[in-house]
Amino acid sequence: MSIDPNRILQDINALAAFNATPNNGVTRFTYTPQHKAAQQWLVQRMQQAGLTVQIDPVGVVVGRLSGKDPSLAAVATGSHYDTVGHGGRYDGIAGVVAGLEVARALQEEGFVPQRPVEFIATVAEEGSRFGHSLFSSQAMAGLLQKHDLADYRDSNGITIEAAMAQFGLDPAQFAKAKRAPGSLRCFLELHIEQGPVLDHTGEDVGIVEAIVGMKELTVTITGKANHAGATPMYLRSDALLAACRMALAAEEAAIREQNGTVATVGSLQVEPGGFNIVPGRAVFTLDIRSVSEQSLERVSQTLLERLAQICHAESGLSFTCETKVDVPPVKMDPSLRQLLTEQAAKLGLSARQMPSGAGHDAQMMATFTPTAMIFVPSQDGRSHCPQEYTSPLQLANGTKLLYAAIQQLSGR
Ligand code: HGY
Ligand code: MN
Ligand code: MN
Repeated sequence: MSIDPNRILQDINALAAFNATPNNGVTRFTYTPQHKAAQQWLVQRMQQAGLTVQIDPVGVVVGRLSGKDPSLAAVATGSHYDTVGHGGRYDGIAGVVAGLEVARALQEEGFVPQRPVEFIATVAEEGSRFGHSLFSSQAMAGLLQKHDLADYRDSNGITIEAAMAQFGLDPAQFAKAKRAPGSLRCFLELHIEQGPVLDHTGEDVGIVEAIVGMKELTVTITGKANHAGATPMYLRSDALLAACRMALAAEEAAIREQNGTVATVGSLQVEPGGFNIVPGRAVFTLDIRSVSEQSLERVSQTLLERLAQICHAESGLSFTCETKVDVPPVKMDPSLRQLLTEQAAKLGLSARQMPSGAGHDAQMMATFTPTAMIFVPSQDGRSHCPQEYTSPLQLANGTKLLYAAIQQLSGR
């Protein structure tokens, strides 16, 4: 087996160079010049690995190794190549690069699969630019709505639709990104764990049992901007204080679930933002996740009730709450998990069955094809930050498992 940690590292570093913030982590938002450069690099690397390459209507790169019987449903693997702002080099990219390395190893081995194998590099998984996460995998699943392309905007007010057109895509064709039912045999995603478990236990790989459901809300609280010196405390409608109470309520509600449910206020904008002005407006995000659908519902309901309580009539505060993302938890395919577990044992890799606290394209792919995930360790459990790190050997271990699974699933 010719899985080469050095080639993997070279690709990781090459992709990291397509970066809008080279002095502070990696930032590669969707439909940007950095995305375009990375896409061109990916097309070229996939072609060098012997794949025929297409770009789908929303910008997903699909490299295809046709099998002896091209009419059979393809075994697919992939992940995303967009990043969060000031993120790391491995989130998503590890799965894209693992796919490239598997394609090269299959080519070197002269392996001709019975059924086609697809290597997929998705876009806008993070939703960092427009706030719509899992965007292209939702398109592949046929779950994207036309209004999504107009409803979501970046910080400059550019819609997804306009950004797609500027990027050279035709937004009117987005629905054609939907994969035909039965076109895929299965989807495997290799991804960094983004948490501390494997780093702590020392196991080589994780085999994901289920992926959390996610609710992403944007809350706007409107109060009264006022003079910070002359306005008595009891006469204030301070939007920031209300937002802070909500952040504490979110922490409390998540902990109360006692099942790993999490809730995060990740971003907060305060207006007008002067040191001597009582905040008149606060806009913040609420990210709620759980493997339990009941917990997701209970926490979001509790927080909406708390919001209404805080912004009651006499407080002079009002609020709006917009749901940006609402995806249910999803279980990974049991027979694929079994196959990965057996293959890991054969390869002498220690494997841990575990949930995913992060969301992934895999949860959209699972709506139309059997899906499974391979985790590789994250050093100190860090992710979504420049400190994100997984060693070439750890990446190679996961890639060897992916390679073995793809060979078995695509049939000699
Ligand atoms: O937010 C997530 O869990 C993923 O990184 N998009
Ligand atoms: Mn991420
Ligand atoms: Mn990711």
